[in-house]
Amino acid sequence: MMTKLTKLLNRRWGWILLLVLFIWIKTVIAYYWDFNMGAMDLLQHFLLIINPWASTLLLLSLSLYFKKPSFTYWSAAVIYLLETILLYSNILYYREFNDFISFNTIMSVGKVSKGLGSSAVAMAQGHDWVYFIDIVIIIILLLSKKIKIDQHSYSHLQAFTVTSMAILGIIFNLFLAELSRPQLLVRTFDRTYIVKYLGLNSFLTYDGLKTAQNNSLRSGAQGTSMDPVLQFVNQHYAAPNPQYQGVAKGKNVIIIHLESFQQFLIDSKVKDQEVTPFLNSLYHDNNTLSFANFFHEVGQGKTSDAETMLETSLFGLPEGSFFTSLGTNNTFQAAPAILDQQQGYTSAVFHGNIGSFWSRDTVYKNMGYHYFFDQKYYQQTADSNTYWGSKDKLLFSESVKYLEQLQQPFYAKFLTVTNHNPYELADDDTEGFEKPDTNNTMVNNYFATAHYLDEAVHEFFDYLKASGLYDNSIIILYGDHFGLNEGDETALAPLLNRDPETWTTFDHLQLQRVPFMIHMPGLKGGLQKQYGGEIDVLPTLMHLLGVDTKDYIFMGTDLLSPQHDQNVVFRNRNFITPKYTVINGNNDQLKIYQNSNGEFLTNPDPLLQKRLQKIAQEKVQELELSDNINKTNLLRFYTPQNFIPVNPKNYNYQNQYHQLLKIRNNLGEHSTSLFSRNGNKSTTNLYKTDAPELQNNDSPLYEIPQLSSNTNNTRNKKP
Ligand code: GP9
Ligand code: MN
Repeated sequence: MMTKLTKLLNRRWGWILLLVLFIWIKTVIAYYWDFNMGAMDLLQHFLLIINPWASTLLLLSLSLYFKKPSFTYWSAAVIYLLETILLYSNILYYREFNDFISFNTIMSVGKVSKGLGSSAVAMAQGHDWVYFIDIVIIIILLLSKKIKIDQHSYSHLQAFTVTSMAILGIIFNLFLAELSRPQLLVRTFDRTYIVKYLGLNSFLTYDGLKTAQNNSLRSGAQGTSMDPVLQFVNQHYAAPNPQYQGVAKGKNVIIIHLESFQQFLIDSKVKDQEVTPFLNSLYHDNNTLSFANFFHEVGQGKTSDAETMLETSLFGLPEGSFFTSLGTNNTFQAAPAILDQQQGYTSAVFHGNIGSFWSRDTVYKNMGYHYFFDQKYYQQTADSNTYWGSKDKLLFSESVKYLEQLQQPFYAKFLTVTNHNPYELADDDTEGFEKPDTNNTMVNNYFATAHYLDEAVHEFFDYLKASGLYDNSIIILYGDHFGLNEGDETALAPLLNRDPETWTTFDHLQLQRVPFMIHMPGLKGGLQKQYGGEIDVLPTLMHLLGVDTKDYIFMGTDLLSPQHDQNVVFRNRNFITPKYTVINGNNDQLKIYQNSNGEFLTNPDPLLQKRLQKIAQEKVQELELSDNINKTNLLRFYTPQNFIPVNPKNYNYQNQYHQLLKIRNNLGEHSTSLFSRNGNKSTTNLYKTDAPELQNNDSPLYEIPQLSSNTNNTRNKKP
């Protein structure tokens, strides 16, 4: 056995295999010890464990192409050291940023290297020797001549055999990854996902290719590329409605993102129970502007596309997620920065999933978000999470200790997650609610998690009222996109009193309505029938807050303006007008349904066709201009009047509780946070929740977060 091993070590490929083995082991140790990879099932653990070997072997196999033995040994050693450096830098970087090193990070190291060294040292930990002990072992093996240089000559064919094996391994890995997470590379959910499924080498290669592709697109763009955009935006502009202009000026803005929530849930009943009684009551409240014909317009970037539209009034991309593919580098003129600069708003996002999902931790800085409270700011126990992060009742209740410290006015967004497929939730979370019993579990569960979300929002509203925040806030609620796929709609149809047999594409498109409600005490509300979509939210909100939007590049128009454009386009170019639902395929022929009765027009009147063709052209132009702005980063060439470009380096999402307290202390009696206004007393005791996880007395809800000893992170300049 021993001699076999020594024999192996004395061959060139033995040397290569030894190096692969060491890198492989170290990487797996890092996955479990230092990175939070969130492997959920056996397949994901399996993928984590196998993903390092093939790409490492591929790289090291390159050294076998050298004829001269010393070249092979040395080049392999260099590749090996580079791999070790890549791994360890990622470990240090991850400890600081909870994220992996991207191609752009490497490229910009030169620019920011000052101080990087010392902060990296601060990130080192006691167990880090495990990442270097192998080097010592190798040196000992070499010195003690256990590894001898193999002087045999090898053909390129032999080297190629090893390379091919590695490539086969990578293909197998990709196949398994696609099995566990379909569309992994198309949608690019999260850097962590790519590392989890494919490993660090593949991630960096993929990221490098994407970056190169983006850069080549961008380099062709110039300032004049903005001309057609400016022309469109000027023509398309809808002036504020004087009845609503500025009615919410100076109020806190609270945005409640209702995950996967479709409009049909509003007022729906299951087994004689109202599914979402609280949201129904809001929908019918006199103080709510409720939109009955509001559509989501997301593409593959789902939640992140909804966020893109709501924060920037630009569309997501035709493929993939704008957040992950371009949002990390693009120039933004987004809601948080506009409100900060125009009206002194503090901004924050509250979200119970990991911060790197959809690259939020980077994108939010580009948008000018002052704070981002992600998963690590919420309790993490076995039952506090679903697949997508903190359960909604916990998210809201645990957020208030941060919320009450924000300087007012604030712009705060709550991204819920519990109502997300597969809509699985423990029974005691939905106690008392009876699910429908169709033969489709997804459909049945969807109603239960929506019911839970409704209760969570209800509890949060009760707190807003009890704490007084309600009186000086405007609250926006919206569903981000569909929750049930087209395939589930036949099971859903009977619950909507429809015959699945007569369910058509028209019905599917009509079902893409999501709630959009604007609630504010004293607002002259009411049911709004005008058509609109997510792209229209930002101009609507800005006008309510009294912000002049003429200079901003918004693709949507104010829903409340008499000049509002009511033709709603989907990401795949289909569109809906108040009268027609139109499928705009790749050929020029439009398929037209009549909204009033769902009838498909087999022989549409030529005049109508012409009219709809014109709308189709306008809508496609709108999408294309938006894509052009995003893909070639055009906003870098255009700065609206009174707007200062955002510098993401001014934002830091570490130790945010500490940052908030520091600001409060510095401001003293000028602090406008709810906590300060409440006589320096916390309001968390006003939060009432029936969340089973928070029923014991030492509930973490009332626990003040630990202050970290690291006090350097006070870069957020607010107020
Ligand atoms: C994840 C959550 C879900 O953080 O926002 O995203 P989705 O799958 O709906 O796009
Ligand atoms: Mn979503």
